[in-house]
Amino acid sequence: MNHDIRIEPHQGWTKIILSRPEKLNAVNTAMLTGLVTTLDQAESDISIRAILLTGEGRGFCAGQELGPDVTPGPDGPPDLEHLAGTYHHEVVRRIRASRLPFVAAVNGVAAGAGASFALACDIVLAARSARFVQAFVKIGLVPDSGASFFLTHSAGEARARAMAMLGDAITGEQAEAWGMIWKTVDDASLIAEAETVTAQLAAAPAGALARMKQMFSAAGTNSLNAQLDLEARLQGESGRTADFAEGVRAFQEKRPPAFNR
Ligand code: LHQ
Repeated sequence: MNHDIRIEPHQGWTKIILSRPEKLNAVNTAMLTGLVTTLDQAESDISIRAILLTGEGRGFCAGQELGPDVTPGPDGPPDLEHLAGTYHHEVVRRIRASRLPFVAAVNGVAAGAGASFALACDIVLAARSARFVQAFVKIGLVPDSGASFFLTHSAGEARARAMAMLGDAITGEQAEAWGMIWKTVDDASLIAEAETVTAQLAAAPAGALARMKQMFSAAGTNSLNAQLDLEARLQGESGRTADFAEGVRAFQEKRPPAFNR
């Protein structure tokens, strides 16, 4: 178990807490390995139906730790292609390929890859005091962990380019106004609101949510015709589930549905 990743189990969902508050939860290879293991365990545990990702202390995640992993060694500069591809990008791939809905509660600064980890999640809530920083340019790097993809699709290319090239901090409210996140909430109510959203997802039809993830991942690159075909196929799958039968029955009987539990 990696001590920099805390896990808080709840009924039907799990909270994963990045926990190196003295470094604003900056990640290193050991922590990223622990995070990937934690995500894999959650994925294969059928009692888990949603994930809430947040940070300990005043930061969400300050991206790659500017420490030993990125310090030049006797053989020359660090291999950042390997570092990003093997560690950071595996986190993003897992979040996006997961059957599970992910909620991010951005409790403070989300910088570099830390911002990308939040933006990879399905529903992002941010504290009013949170900031999103494309910190890469400040140290001579380029966006990674999906930042150029997520920002282009959510905020639009003009804002994505400026955020990346200037590295200015974006407030939670600005991120909400630009469509980068779902919403900004008061600092004091962030965790409670994020927990409510996660519990709502845990009670939702899990298969339908997994199919929605598939659908929205494809929507960024598909043509309308290809997307219509995908929607028809996934609706066909949805129509054959017990959750659909239960949803219709519950509607007719004027009671809340009990999905797949
Ligand atoms: C940190 C860090 C940090 C270590 C704050 N490391 N200690 C890169 C390379 C290769 C492959 C794959 O991916 C990537 C992706 C990336 O993520 S590159 C971007 C890496 N991250 C950054 O460049 C961000 C660096 N941090 C900052 O710019 C600031 O700390 C931010 C804007 C995040 C927050 O500023 P403040 O609120 O003013 O806090 P602070 O700077 O005072 O930080 C608090 C402490 O946390 C401080 O330590 P200290 O001992 O002085 O209290 C910082 O040194 C430490 N810390 N980020 N990434």
